[in-house]
Amino acid sequence: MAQYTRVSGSVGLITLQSPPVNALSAAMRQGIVDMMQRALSEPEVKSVVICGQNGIFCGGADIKEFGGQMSGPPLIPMIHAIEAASKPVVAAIEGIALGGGLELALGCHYRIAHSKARVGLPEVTLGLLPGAGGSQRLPRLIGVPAALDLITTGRHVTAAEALKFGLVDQITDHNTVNVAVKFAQRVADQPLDARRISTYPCLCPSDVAVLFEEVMQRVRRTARGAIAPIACVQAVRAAATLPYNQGMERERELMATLFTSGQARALQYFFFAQRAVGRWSMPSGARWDTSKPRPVHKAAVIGLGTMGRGITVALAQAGFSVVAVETQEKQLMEAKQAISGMLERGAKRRGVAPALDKINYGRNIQSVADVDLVIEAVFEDMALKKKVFQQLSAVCKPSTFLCSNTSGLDIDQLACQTRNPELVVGMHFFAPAHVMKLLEVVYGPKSSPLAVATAMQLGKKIGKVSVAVGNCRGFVGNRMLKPYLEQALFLLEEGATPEFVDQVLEEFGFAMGVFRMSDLSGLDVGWKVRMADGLAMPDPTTGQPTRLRQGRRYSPLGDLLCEQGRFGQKTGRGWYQYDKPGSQVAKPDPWLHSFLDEYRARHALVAHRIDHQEVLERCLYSMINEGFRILEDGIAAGPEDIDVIYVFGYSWPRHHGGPMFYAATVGLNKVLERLEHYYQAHPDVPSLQPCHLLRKLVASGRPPIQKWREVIKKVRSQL
Ligand code: 3H9
Repeated sequence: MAQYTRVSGSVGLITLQSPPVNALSAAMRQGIVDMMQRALSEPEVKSVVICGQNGIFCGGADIKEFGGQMSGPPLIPMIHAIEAASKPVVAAIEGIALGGGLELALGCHYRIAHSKARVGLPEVTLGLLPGAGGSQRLPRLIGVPAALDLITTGRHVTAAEALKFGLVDQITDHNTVNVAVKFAQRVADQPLDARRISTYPCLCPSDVAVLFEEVMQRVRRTARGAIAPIACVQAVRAAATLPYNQGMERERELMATLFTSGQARALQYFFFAQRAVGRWSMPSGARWDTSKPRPVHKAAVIGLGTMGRGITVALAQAGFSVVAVETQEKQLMEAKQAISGMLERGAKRRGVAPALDKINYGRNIQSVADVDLVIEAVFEDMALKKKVFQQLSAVCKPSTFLCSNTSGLDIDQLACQTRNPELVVGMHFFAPAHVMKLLEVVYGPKSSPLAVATAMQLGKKIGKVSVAVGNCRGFVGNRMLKPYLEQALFLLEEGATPEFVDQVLEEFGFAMGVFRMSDLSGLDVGWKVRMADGLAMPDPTTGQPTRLRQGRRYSPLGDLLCEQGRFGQKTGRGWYQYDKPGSQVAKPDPWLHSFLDEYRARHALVAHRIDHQEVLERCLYSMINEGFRILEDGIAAGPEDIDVIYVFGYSWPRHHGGPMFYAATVGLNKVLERLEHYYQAHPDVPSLQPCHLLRKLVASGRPPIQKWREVIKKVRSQL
């Protein structure tokens, strides 16, 4: 775990050896303690260098150990012992020094970093704080404002930025370990008193109280209910106001609260879930590790509306040559201007040249003849998409992958329009496509593992978290959204207001409640889909908007608003009112409240008092129930896929882990019991009927979420 060698005669070199990231497991901590003792006891050794093997210093505490019984030497005394050592200790930082890894480096007397290294204290993203002295040492080293920024955001900083902060003493482009060894030889006789960060005073700006107040307010606003960012501010405040030992005591207390919190468990689950989705599999047995992607050099985007523009920017920014096609001259001109602006703004933010020359624009679909992969992003209209796929199949070389950026249409129908249906997959981006992290890669019954692997790899290259999902209406994300939206409308019919429903969902942690979100995305989008499905029509016998469709309850409220031209923010009216079209400040609308009263009266609906619990349970549990159906149907391979889709695509609060993890936290028996209760009250709402897999999981003793796949396998084999 930690290897010891003596180099250059007088330097004890301790190398952390625990792939993949040299995490500080119990065995690693024991190794460091032992090797430090050895280095300090050898009289020939005058100084020590700590480095990590394979160009990685250390990724911090071993997150896998968090759930279990802690063993081995604790981190804090280990770091104190390094700091207290009588011989200079130099950290040679290559690759990364994150979390406990950086805390270890802060315990060393000097830090030398490679110019490409990144350092940070990302504990907040795991529901924790830097609990091995990081919250107390960092502000003492780099000052309170910079430490607050790093610790509350968890962001990684480059070596250059770290040098500017004074976080590292030197950066190098050469072999970091060699440079550190030479440095260690030079400082071997230097006194160490001024190098122990825990002894430094915490220098504060004069208005430190105001600073903490402002940061606390900002953090509370953006945390959406997460407790770790708040504890991080409290810990840094302790560094600024208390002597080191008392600050450490406060850090310990805050860490103890966070460590056992449900939020930390959720965030740590989510850390591994994000990585698990890369290990995709298909019901056919095809898998990520047996399916090789084909390289893509040149891609094309067809249709330069909002989505097509974002996709073009994402591809160009990642270095792909892009042919961007828009058949309408006016649209093409507007798109060119918009895309250039997006690229220029993005390049300015990242301090690089804009990738304008990566894009060739065209009005003719023939211009995509030689590309390796096409992403079709025309209107969400099956007939139009089919036509485009027929043309693409005729124009493109036979090996070209044809992908559709549809948000829910049948991929198989598109594949059937082409000569090579095995090369067709869905690539469902989320708006704005150059910003949002999520990509649903949708495989149809004919999609080959090669096509899935290629789309997944492309997604990774353009910085997306890609999740492979099966083909069904709405795929995973939008399929689960349907019962959620439906319940929100039913709650309005039964007496709630949009403001109340949104407030409950926002208090839960969503960035936006369901109605504010609908106003932002535009009510007309769903209306068009419902019209195409023959849903948004009045009952032919009464001429009234119908509340029952195919034996199921249906709420025409959204359709009625659209008929009034209330499309949301863009028209200045929707579920809320806005000062002017395009404004983002939603205000409750008295018109809407009277409209709801009249609607209820017309349909003889008696408003009842709806409380927080009912809003949350009906909106979330109906969505979760659909999630279980999706697992049962094999559309998602595991609960992690659903959770990652919901956090990255639908602003599900990460500290609740995702809908499926949340269900496990609430207790599957409770979710089942509440769904049964609501289904009994609303037997015409099938989405409230608990699904078979949920019942099966409860009957099998509510196994932990990591074991659900075994039950899913059994249920699916019985189908
Ligand atoms: C902490 O330090 C608390 C202390 O303050 C106080 C304690 C008292 N542990 O992401 P990748 C695995 S909290 C265990 O795919 P990349 C990861 O699961 C910790 N495993 O690669 C994956 O495994 P697999 C603070 C870890 O190159 C493999 O390594 N530290 C850990 O894209 C490769 O990971 C952090 O928050 C870990 N600490 O990114 C850093 N880290 O192959 C968390 C990684 O089986 N880590 N693994 O799926 C990261 O941010 C990224 O993994 C990193 C590499 C940037 C390091």
